[in-house]
Amino acid sequence: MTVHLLSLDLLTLRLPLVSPFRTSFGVQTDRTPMLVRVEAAVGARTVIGWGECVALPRPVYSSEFLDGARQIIASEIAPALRSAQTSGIEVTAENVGDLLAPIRGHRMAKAAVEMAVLDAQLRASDRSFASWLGVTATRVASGVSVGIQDSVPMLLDVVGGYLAEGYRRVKLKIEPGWDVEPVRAVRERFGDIPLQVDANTAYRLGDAAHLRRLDAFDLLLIEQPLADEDLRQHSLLARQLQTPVCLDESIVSAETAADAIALGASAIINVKPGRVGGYVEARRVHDVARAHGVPVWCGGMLETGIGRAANAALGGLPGFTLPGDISASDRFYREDITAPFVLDDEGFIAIPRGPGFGVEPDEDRVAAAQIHAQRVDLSHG
Ligand code: OSB
Ligand code: MG
Repeated sequence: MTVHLLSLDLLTLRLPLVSPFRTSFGVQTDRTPMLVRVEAAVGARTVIGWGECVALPRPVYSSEFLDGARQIIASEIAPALRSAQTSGIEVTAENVGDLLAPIRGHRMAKAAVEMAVLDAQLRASDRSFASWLGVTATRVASGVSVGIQDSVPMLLDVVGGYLAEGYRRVKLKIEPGWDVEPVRAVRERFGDIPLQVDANTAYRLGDAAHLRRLDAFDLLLIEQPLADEDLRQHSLLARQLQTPVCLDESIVSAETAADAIALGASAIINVKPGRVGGYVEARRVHDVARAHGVPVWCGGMLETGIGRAANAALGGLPGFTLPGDISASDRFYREDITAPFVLDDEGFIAIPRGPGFGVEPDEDRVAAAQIHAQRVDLSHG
């Protein structure tokens, strides 16, 4: 049964965060996800699919930003899909990446559209994303990302709270001036917990001697210490550290993952589907890493239940051997737009098994949070 895309609705929401999330690139007090809602005709039926764009409002994590993502979907991505359909090509999650390849970059925008197409196509055949991936695991270990705090005592309170909730791994955001002391304090207070740090590009290669002080704390990894494009410098840094280097921002495709591995720049890889252009490419990153014996884990971008559901399923692939930034929904939101993801009594998140991503956005909550809506027609050439 072929799926014919009819329209895209680009719905920008504003969801307050339960607490400010501070990183080396700024403080977030709310999240403004853009949902992509696709309507598709499947025979005489209409099927809905949902995607989520993880671009931040400003280009501070990567070059993409929310309004840019919305514009590129309306002005380039949607027309490319429309003309493919006009030429008789069925748009599927499997070919959408190739159809959009002439549009350079804009991976988060492409990923959101691919997600919506994938959700619709899976719902059309009553199949779950986990089944499509070949994932048989039923749950994934849950880690939590802890923002930069105003003081070490406040950090210890926050980390203690998450550990009491059952999180199986803690990641501390670091930057110059907030690194060795907070890590030491968490190690001293909480002992042998699985602990890692994320610098979001805040250091320079010349900081190697300073970063070597973190070797004393037996961290699982240090995430993205240097700038996005510095693969070679990461490989030089990695040789000076015992702590494994894990790249996030630098890995934008399976090709860059292969290069980073070959250079010795990334002993572990953070897989974020939005950053690499979608879940199809995210699986390729997983496959490349696995073929080289490089562990991966699933990163997060403060997703709503839609992206969180998809990440949970992805994290069920066998190469995801470290806990992901796949927290419970209440880590970020008092009220999510889907039924909340919760930790089980061992600190795991269940992988949804329903059709598509297996979650249903609550239309009332979406409407209540909506700050912008734009409809793009896909049915006419
Ligand atoms: O670098 O991993 C990152 C959130 C927004 C932007 C970048 C990053 C993050 C996180 C993950 O640390 C937070 C989460 O979704 O759990
Ligand atoms: Mg990161």
